[in-house]
Amino acid sequence: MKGVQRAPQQSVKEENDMTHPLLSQEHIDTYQRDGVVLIKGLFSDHIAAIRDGIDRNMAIPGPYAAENLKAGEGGRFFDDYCNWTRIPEFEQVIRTSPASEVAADLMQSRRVQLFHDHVLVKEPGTSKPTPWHQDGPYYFVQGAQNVSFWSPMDKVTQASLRCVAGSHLWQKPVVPTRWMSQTNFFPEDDAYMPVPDPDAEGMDIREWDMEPGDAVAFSFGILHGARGNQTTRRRRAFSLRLVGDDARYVTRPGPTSPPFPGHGMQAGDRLRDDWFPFVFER
Ligand SMILES: O=C(O)CCC(=O)C(=O)O
Repeated sequence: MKGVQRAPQQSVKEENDMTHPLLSQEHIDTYQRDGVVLIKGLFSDHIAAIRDGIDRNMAIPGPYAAENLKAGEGGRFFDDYCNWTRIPEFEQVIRTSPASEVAADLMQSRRVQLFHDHVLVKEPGTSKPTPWHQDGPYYFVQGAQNVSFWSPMDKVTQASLRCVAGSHLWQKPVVPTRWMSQTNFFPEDDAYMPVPDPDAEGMDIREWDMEPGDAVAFSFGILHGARGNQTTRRRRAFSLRLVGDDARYVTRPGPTSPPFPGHGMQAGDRLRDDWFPFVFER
């Protein structure tokens, strides 16, 4: 675990100076206000390792791996998650890249815990968009201090992540759905709002052309999706999910995604740190 010692009577300015060099105060303010911000070059020094990890992951998919296209749909849309314990490249990136320290700054959290890793690959000629969704309602974790870093391992101009600014502050969560069937993930429940159409409703959608290793930092509450990849380039993306000091286990109206069977946690517990290790502490 990385850690920085600081003297007891440091001024606010000195504390602010500990912000990671990849970040400005504007990044932090934007993340706190809008729930989404672009971090240039977050994984720039780790591109080869992440690409190797994605190759290994696709060659030996885990139990949650999914192919997200119906018969006759062109291309390939593969995803898999929770593989860092068996894909050494992912563990190395999680433990040595600046992501965990940058997460602490964005979330304004003293400690950072790993939730999970996620790989999403859209091969050339994949027209299927990633459906609009918020990640939080699928997860068994609640709290305001959380962040996902979505990072392409190929230049992206078309199938970039699209995020609705401010949606992490909406009153009701958006109903989680299954990507293939578009059926609701949990039984109908007043607690959720229907999936909106951000394009039709003129919402404030943030998206960027991105270089390999750039990352979109977005809150678990942010409504997001992606266009299909009808270019001739692959679109390999690595998403890293991290949580902060206020993260607590919460029950949902059904099995969550990821499920982590046998976790044994009770509502209100901190995430068990033998399964969800601390990766940064100030
Ligand atoms: O890569 C995509 O198409 C979607 C990514 C996503 O939903 C995520 O990282 O949470």
